Amino acid sequence: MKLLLATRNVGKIVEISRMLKPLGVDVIQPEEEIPVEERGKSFMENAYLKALAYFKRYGIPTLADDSGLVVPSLEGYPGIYSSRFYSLDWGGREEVETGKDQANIKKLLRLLEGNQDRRAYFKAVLCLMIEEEFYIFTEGICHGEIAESPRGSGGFGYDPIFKPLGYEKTMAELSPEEKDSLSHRGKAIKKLSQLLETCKHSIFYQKVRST
Ligand code: ITT
Repeated sequence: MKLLLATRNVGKIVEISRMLKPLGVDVIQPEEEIPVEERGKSFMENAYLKALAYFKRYGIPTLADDSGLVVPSLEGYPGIYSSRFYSLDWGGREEVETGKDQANIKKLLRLLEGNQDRRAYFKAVLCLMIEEEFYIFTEGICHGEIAESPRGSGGFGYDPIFKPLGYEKTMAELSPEEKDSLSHRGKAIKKLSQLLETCKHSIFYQKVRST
């Protein structure tokens, strides 16, 4: 089974490939980047827009991931704006010095300074598209809180400042296997594989299998 990954994010590519490999799925990376205007108002809408754009270009089963970090005490920001949070006027722009991830982290820590409510959750919505009118979604959530300062070098994005519920370590201090077992993306992938397993005899599944 082959699936095209509708993303430019290397962190996502590494994690999704790692999780799908044992399930017998060959992940294909797009040869060229397709510009997608993420104009949706939810993770679900944006996942759909990405899957559709890549599917239209390549015409093979496509998996898109839209994800982000939601901080309720910051009105839900960074949320769907997680990848470009640093550049939003909301909360004040942050200069990119060493990289976008660092700028995002710096802004989030600045906005949470002195805030006792540091609860947060990661959310990922996956959209698997087999045909333009034939697609399914799964989602995964990972609850936790924002650490006082960055720690660890694993993962990507906000991982150095996210402590999963029940852990003192940040996501970036976990092993790849530990992250996959509790992450939003890991949960969404697990649901996707369970869903495909349950509808083994459906046309949808047959179409995915035949690629
Ligand atoms: P594509 O649209 O090409 O997939 P992107 O990075 O722009 O790449 P999103 O719009 O879905 O993707 O934004 C996801 C952002 O959320 C990502 O850039 C990180 O900042 C954050 N994020 C998502 N999952 C994460 C994870 O597992 N660990 C840390 N940060 C994560």
